[in-house]
Amino acid sequence: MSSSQTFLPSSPLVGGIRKKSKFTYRQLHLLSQASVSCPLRCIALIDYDAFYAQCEMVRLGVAETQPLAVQQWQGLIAINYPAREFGLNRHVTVTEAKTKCPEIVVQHVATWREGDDNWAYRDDAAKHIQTDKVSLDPYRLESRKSLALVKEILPPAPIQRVEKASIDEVFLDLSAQIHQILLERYPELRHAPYDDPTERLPLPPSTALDWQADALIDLDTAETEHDDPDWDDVVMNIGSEIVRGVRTEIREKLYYTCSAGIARNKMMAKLGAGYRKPNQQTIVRNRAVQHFLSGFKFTKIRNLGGKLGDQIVEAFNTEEVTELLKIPIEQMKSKFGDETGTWLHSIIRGEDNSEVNSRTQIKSMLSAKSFRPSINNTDQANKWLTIFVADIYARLVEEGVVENKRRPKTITLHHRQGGQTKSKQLPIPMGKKIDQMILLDLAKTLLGQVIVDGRAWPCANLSLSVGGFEDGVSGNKGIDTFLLKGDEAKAAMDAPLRTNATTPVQEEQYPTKRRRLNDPPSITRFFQKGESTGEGDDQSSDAMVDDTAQKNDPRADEEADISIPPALQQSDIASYFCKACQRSVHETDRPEHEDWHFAKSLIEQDKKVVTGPTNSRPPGPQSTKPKRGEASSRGKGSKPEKGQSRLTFK
Ligand code: TTP
Ligand code: CA
Ligand code: CA
Repeated sequence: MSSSQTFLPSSPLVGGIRKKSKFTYRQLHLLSQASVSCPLRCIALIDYDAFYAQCEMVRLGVAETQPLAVQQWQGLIAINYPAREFGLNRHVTVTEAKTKCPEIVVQHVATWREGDDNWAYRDDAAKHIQTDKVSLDPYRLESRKSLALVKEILPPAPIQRVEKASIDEVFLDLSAQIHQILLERYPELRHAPYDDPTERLPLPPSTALDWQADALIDLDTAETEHDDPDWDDVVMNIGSEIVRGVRTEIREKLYYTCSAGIARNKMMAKLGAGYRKPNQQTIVRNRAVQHFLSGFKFTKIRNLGGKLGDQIVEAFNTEEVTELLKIPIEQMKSKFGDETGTWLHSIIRGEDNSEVNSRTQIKSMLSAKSFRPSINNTDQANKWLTIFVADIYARLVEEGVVENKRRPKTITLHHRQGGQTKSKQLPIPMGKKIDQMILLDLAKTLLGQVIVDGRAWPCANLSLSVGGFEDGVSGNKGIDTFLLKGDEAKAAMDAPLRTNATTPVQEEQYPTKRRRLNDPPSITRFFQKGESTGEGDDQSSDAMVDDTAQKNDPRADEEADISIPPALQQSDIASYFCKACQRSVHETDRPEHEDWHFAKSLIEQDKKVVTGPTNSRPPGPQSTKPKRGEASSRGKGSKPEKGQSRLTFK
């Protein structure tokens, strides 16, 4: 226990005057509520080291020192740390990797295969880009397992606040738990003298805090280690103990190593987590924030990796945090508007009031495949629809559809032929448990509509999405009670089938190129925010940004949390310039890259169809309880027996 020092009966005397803490009893109380305005709050981000690679190492039972990489088609999407010692990274090809490190184990990701009824690890997957579709289910399952473990380790809600931030990242708001520990260890903090909450706390014991092996960021220049610690230091110290405990259990129970950042907010916790890897944790004490941030380019800061970051670089001609600190707030406001300017001014000073939100909401889910060569008949298309349904259903299960916690209202099929995309949509019958058969029937009906319209074949891309998520029947009323509502429910349930789907809710036809697309996120930015999928021309994605988040998140209007833009990893060998995202892309990757834009456009379109036009605003300071839906919730994993398709192909 690192904070086992005894609490001094009285605060240290300085020049005969009792020195008090900077913090008040009221602020200490705010800690118990995990208030975003509490200056003592403590947030951690846990990020798994080389996540997919570790999943494969554990699954395959290879030695910890064995270099291993995860392959997708011809590229590598995860490289473990032993392999990184050979200079390998995501930019090298499989052949290069094997040359540089002959003993490397290269494992291809699992795939769905046209005509097969389940995903599987296949030795020949890399050669089957045309007939296979990547499945991330194995990693989702592991992700879900580890999230469940983290939740089990920490005290229950409302003390517990855990937000899944991506497939391999989780934010913890440790404030309330730390508050409890503080009061246990330092009972003197329980009551304010004269019950006056504005009274300042006594100082903590002046003995140096034991930070164990954690990477402790050096203090700001104006501070010294000889200065007495204040309660924020003690809070970080306890936070660090908790995180170390969580990491140890993950290691012991699931065999994964992870790294963590511990700081006063999400933005700095995230920066801290990536600071030293693997298997380390980094603490950014409040007194070290300036020093810590000055070492970064601001484009590394969460939310500043993308378009906004580029605009700032252009406006102020620098990427350095230290340079930006010299720019007056007025100038920032005049360049970017009041809200964004103020937000920017704060964020580079390490201020971030976004809360750790346990209730991340998915808005839509999409499963897609581009066909090269195109497919030519209903049989082929139906096989893919079966795969899409299985893929989406697995994620619906994770989202609590079986228990009717949440359910989507609509299902949409997008069909592309040449430059033309058609979308057909149907409501998902209410009052009936959603299962794979229902979804597949609806999907086939939608395909039927496309075929009736003519010009269905050859088809270059098909995708299926569900959207318009709603909370299911609340309280104890399960689906059965709901069904008891009788005729009404039955009518609702049958309605779309009776109309035989001849009048789709929405039908839109547009040339793909006509859409004005937002820039795809840069790799860093994308993975700062969403989960990595590593998928190329076959997408599975969940759009999860809720409306509130869109208002608060500078990138919400430009990110649909879909797969990584293909080939951006190789932009250094590029020869094709993508106007949509203003980046170079290797010519051979062009089709995939265009597909990425296409998939993104579908999600945008879904947003319009299901929820109306996106209400996007410039980013603002996140001071008023933002409900950030920034984290992807896909990848929660599911029980294989539920999450994987068992449908037979017709
Ligand atoms: P990251 O957390 O970015 O990386 P990592 O876990 O592999 O390595 P690190 O130790 O540096 O954190 O991504 C998590 C997983 O997402 C990664 O294991 C594979 C997948 N991914 C892709 O598929 N493509 C990508 O470009 C990136 C960045 C990640
Ligand atoms: Ca990681
Ligand atoms: Ca990560």
